[in-house]
Amino acid sequence: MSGAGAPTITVDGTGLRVVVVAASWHTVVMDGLLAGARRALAAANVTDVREVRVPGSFELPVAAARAAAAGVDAVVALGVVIRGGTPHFEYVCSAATQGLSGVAVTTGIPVGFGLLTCDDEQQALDRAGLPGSSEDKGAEAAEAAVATVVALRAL
Ligand code: DLZ
Repeated sequence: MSGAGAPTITVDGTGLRVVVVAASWHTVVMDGLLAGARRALAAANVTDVREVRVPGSFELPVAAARAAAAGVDAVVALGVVIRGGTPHFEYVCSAATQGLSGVAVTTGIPVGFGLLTCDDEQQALDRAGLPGSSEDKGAEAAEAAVATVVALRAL
């Protein structure tokens, strides 16, 4: 999937409570995603931010579900999965993606999807919002979560 065509999102999230759930595999890339999410939330005036680390991306949905149940306004989920030599990649990506989508739809709490699913580490670094990266997926996920909270108010 190409990153071309991404919108420029500017929203005011003043007063929102946001939880960032973040996996722990691939620390350099994860540090970039977390920094991007923090930057984007600060730019949107979101000051009530809590961060929860889980072991891997497979654990993101249960953490997102707990955060949503606790009454936050939005969740930002961050993780990095890099393809290996077995079908494990597909199972972890699928479980995390469907789990996070399920949390958002069943709870009505927006979940920003900051899960990188990459063929190799370079693809992940290119999207991590680090110096030299071409994309900043942690920031995009945070912006999307806040923007969706605002969008849903109109319904
Ligand atoms: C097991 C595993 C593997 C092989 N690769 C990754 C990965 O690239 N990224 C990631 O976030 N997690 C990985 N995991 C861990 C699983 O997500 C999960 O934490 C374990 O299977 C334990 O439930």
